[in-house]
Order: sequence, then C-alpha cells, then structure tokens
Amino acid sequence: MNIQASIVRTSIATVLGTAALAASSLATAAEYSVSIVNLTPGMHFTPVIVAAHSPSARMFTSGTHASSELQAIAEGGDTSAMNALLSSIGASIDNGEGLVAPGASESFTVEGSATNSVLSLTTMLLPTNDGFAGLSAVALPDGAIGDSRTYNVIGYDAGTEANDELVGGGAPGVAGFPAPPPVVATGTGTGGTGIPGRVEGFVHVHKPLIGDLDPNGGVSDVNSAIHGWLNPVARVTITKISDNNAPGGTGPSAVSDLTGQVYSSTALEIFWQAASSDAAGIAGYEVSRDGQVVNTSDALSLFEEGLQAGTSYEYSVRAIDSNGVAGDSASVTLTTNSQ
Ligand SMILES: [Ca+2]
Ligand SMILES: [Ca+2]
Repeated sequence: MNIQASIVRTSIATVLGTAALAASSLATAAEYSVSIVNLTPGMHFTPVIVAAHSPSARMFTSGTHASSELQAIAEGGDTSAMNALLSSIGASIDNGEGLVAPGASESFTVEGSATNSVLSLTTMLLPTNDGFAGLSAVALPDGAIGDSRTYNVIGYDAGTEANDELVGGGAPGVAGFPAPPPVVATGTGTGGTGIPGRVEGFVHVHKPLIGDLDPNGGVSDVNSAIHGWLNPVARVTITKISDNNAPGGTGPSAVSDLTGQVYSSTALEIFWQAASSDAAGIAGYEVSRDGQVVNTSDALSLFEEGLQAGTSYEYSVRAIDSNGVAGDSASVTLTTNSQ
C-alpha cells in the first residue's frame, strides 16, 4: 500500500466513524431479501458480504483507492475486517455460507431503516488476483411489501495487486490468487511464468483475463477457455419482505402491567404502562369493555362510572401506531362492588 492509498483509507474510516453516531438509536423499519446469482460460466464467488448501512458509508467507490477492508476481500475473500467496520457503524450484515459456484445463487436477509437505507455487497472473483463483484450503496426499495429492484453487477479490479494470474496467496499484498479445490476443479493450472503488470492503484472495471491452455506451464495459471467473462458477472435482486412502518406491517407491542381499581358499585379505573414504540410511533390506546370500544386516547388510564353493581367487566387495551396498525390486546376483568 502506498502513502496516497493509506491517506484515502483513513478518510474513508473517518466517514464511517461519523455515520456511527447517527446509527445507534433508530428502530428497525423493514426486512429485505437479497438474492445473488453467479452469471459467469467459470468463476467462483467467495463468501458474499451483504449489508444495509448508512448512505454516508461505502464498501468501495470505483475510481478511488480501495480501503484495506476491501483489499482483504478482493485479494483473498477475507470479510472479517469489513464485518468489523460495518458492525461499528450499526449496519445490518449478512454473510454467505461459502463459495458460490458458476450458475449458483444464494439469498440473504438484512434489515433496513431510516438510517440504514442503502445496500452494498462484495465478493471476490476466483481465479483473479484482486477481482471482485460488487454493488455500492444502492437505495433499498421503499415501496410496499414485495417492492423489488434488480441490479446487474459487474466485475471490478481492486487495484491493490498486479494481475500476475498465478496461484499464490490470499493475504493482502501477497502475490497470486488462492486456489481452493472447487476452483482448481474448474481448470486452473500451475507453473505459469506470470503475466507482467503493475499495481493499478484504484478500483476499476476488471480487464479481460489473459490465461492460457497449458495446465502445467505457459504464462498464466488461469484457463483461457473457462475463466473468461463478460459483464455482468452477477444479478442481484433486493425485495422488501416485511415492513414495520406501514399499514399491514408489524404493529406496536402489547401494553404491559394492565391493572384496575374498583372504587364503588358503579365506578372503577384501569391503568397500564406504555407500549414500546414501533418504527411509526405510538398514536394512542384503544380501550374496549366486553368487546365494545369505549375510549381511544393517548392517556395511560381510564376512569369508568355509571356501571352496574356487582357486575364483572372485561377491559382490553391495545396500542395503535400512527399508521393505524394495532398491537396485541392485554385484558383484565374487574367486578364492581355489590352495593
Ligand atoms: Ca489488480
Ligand atoms: Ca497455464
């Protein structure tokens, strides 16, 4: 990593640090399913990292130096540093189970919110030196449940390693690409002399692999008949699958500590604690007596008079959010004095 790159890396970390302050207190608003399909005929994807995060953060920005977190993914598929960074800013993260083979797909789930309103993902392309597929800070669909957006994802070069196209190491700064057995099984070779090149220095659209057809030598350990690709390399579909912030979504929690006090043969009062707010906010409480709504207000108690002596009444209370979505009811039965 050169000096200029490390300066840029520091500034990216600063931006992420600012986002952390805003991320801590907001409620979950919606859940999203994210599917990725490997569209290449011969490339594997390393375990994918998907995150809903603040729009002020970036996993990568094409045309700029890669962060060290992106470099670890692009050169060796190591997502641990990116996971730590995203966790520190309150992102909602989901990680893949393993390699995604050519033609295979995998699904993920993340939670979006007013703060975590954009989605990014990255995955290393194998075999490449520092190639990755990625989507950077696209807006989460904000319509009704089922609202969906599809993106064609291209292959980038992180610009942190020269593309020698040789089997080597996956650690940042170590030449060559890691070759786990499923990737070797696609037809990588060994013993190549290496493609001459330089560290490109910035994230850019990946140029075509050169490769060769000699499994035990030649200039490259990449198989030119198998590992080439044209963009896009993946298709990503983001779908809103639940929504706590709209009619029909998950409502507020039930009120707690519902109790009552009988004052006489005709009067009583009930009391409860506030429901924990949902994303839309609590608008008030609806009180029913024996199944009939008798009051709706934002108070946490209700005084009742004019009742029948020696009679049992069942009261139920539920919270209503600002979209009109009701939470579960809590109930209590009280019996007025006989005289
Ligand atoms: Ca490169
Ligand atoms: Ca070769």
